[in-house]
Amino acid sequence: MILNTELEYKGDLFPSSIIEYKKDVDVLHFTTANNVKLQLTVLRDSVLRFRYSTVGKFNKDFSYAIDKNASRGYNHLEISDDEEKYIVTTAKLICHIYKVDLRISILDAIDKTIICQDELGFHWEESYELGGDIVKMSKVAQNGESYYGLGDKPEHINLKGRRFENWATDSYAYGKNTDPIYKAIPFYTGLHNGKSYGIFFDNSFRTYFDFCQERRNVTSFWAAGGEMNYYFFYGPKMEDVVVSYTDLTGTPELPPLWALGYHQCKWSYYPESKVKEITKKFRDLKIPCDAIYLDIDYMEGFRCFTWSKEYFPEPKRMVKELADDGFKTVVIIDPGIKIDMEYDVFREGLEKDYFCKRADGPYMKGKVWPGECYFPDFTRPKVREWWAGLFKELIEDIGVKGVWNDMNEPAVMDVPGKSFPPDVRHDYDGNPCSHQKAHNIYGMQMARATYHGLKRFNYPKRPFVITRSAYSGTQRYTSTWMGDNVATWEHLQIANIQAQRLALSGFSFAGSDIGGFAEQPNGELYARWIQLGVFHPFCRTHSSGDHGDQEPWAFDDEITDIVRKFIEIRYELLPYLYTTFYQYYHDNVPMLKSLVLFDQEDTQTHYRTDEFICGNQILVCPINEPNSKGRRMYIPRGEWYNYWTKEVITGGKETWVDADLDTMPLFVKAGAIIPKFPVQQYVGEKEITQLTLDVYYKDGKEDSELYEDANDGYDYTKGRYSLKKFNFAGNGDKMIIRIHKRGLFNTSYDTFKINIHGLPFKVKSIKVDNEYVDLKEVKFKNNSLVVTKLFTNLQLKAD
Ligand code: MIG
Repeated sequence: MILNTELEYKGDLFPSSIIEYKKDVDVLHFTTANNVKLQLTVLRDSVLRFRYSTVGKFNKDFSYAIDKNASRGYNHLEISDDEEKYIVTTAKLICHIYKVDLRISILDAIDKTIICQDELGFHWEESYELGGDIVKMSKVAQNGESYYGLGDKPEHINLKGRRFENWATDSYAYGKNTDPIYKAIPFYTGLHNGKSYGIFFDNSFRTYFDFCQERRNVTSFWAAGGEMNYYFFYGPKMEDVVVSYTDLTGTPELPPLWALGYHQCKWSYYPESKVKEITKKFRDLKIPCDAIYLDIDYMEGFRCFTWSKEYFPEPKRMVKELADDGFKTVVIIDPGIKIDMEYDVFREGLEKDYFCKRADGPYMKGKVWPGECYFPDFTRPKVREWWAGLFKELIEDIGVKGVWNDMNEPAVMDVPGKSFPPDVRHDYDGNPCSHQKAHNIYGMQMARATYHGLKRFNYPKRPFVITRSAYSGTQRYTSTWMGDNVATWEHLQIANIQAQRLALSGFSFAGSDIGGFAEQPNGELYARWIQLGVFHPFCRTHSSGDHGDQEPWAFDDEITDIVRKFIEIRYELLPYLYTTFYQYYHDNVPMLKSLVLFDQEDTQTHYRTDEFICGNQILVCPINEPNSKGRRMYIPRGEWYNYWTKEVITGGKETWVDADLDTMPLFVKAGAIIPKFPVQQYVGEKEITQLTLDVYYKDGKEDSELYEDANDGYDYTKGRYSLKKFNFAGNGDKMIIRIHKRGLFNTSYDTFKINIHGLPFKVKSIKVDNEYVDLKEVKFKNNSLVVTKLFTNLQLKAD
């Protein structure tokens, strides 16, 4: 162990030696001579929680981040001690707690290698000046260690050598190095020696993380208040680390399938005739689209829950007409409520005392779009309940299908810090505190209240919410976008990094403003951005509207055709994307996988940023530069089919891939079975009478899944879903697909159309469920065939 020497900052205080130890089922209590307490909770064999107190007792345990359904329970727990340390052993890890100074080391239970080790460990600074203790933690950086996560900060996938701050901030036209931005997600994973672990610092104050920037061999994190309270997750697979964190902080319910379609947005489409002109054009040009957005100008003077009589005289009729044409209407709702005694939402909020106040009593007053506003204290259950109720008319009566929460960092105009002053008071669900603690969770609680409103009034259909600000756990309630990006090639790359980083941080349902929010893309940039965007879980074009148009037809016909082609690919892939969402919802698996998460043993992947896997089997790499005919990219290990040419390439190397403007580097994992819909102009336009399965032959095995349900509603929670697991096996002159089925949902189609790519032999015989069938009977032609959806075993042979 390293000693506390000249490294420490003068004002820092440290735990002294342990004088007391107590075990209370799965919670271990340690007390030091200088009255520092450590509460170590064993949540699972691979998940530990560390809480430290410097005043001899703990405050009430409360967190907005933790999902109440998080898994708990371990297979093995054993505690012993020797001269030097306490030793906690679970089935997955060993934790040492040093008696002399409370420092921690965590080891792999099987091979006893060090996974994570305190450097100075827990220490703190008493600060009356700064309004409370600064709690600090430092860890030894292991040899060759890399770091990932922390939400959608734009810089890089690998965080090594960088320093970050978490403080939700409205950051119009942010750049590669802007930090902080809109979200605060204090979770990262470390990877070294082939093993990965994660740390979630569940502290909503302003937090900081340093990954070997200040000191080459040290990683540290600290907060400007609150408790040193962190969770440790052990993999060793990085995917399992992210899965564990996501299990702890939760996943959303399944979205309505239309929410995975293409969305069109702009600031702003108005009046009604303009909205109709846009939606009609989508249908005329046959470009699939499921959602149309109304930005702040639909309101009366930016008053939430009102409509501009001039622009939208009959919202209910309009929303219905849009719905009849397959468009779901999504409207923006901001947190600021205009100070206006004639405005009932304001009056009610005032009468019921729902608005945030300053420390000395006056209301928190701030300027946003409507002018001077007050702001609901969304951290109070009663206020959230009220807020949810405000959606009755919009959702139940008018028929709006989605709500977009903006400005919820919270953003305030023309003030230093662009937000509330630190003294603003919040209820924090009965744990009163200042804005310093509530700031980072304010947007989350607003989105949560909005979600409950939609869920209530849209029932039995599923809600759809999108938020700009977020803290860990926000993904339970809402999707998100990355805020006000810029129409530049660099921002196309940033969007790619951000979506991957969010997925690595438990928040998969995310996408960028396609084409860029600020400034004007040219057609080429827009087309390249659409190519990336159709592989992001949330797919929406949005722009600030103070420049030219940003619809698929705003450039030239060539661009329109390319954009249509890629949106059509997304609509074909809807069953694949939906299955990917199911795996996120049900198994906590991130929907996008950075190459490092896909194959951490291959060190080549540790610094890759552009390539990622969408779902489990589609490798995507956007073109990030103008005038490209293709690009160099890294193909991860294994065999991959070029999506366009069906050529097979063996990965583990960098290679050039052709990609003229109407195509992009796209690969499918060998052995994959990719389900496809026919192209529809919107979800549900066509009844699906046959499902296509694209099979990519492999010498060897590969598993795939297909999840289906009613695409909306809650029947799936009562067993009415269909989950099929496909086991593919090929061996040169034979291929077999086995299906295992679960669930009670009956799909609308009766047959699969199976297209086999790369089959190395000429088919002589086919068996369905162990019976030979005539090749004509299954319409066998060019390695395609039609079989009943009920088959459980399909075999094709060369003899
Ligand atoms: O101060 O509602 O990020 O998507 O179009 C700007 C207008 C407020 C910022 C959002 C953007 C939205 C815009 N909003």
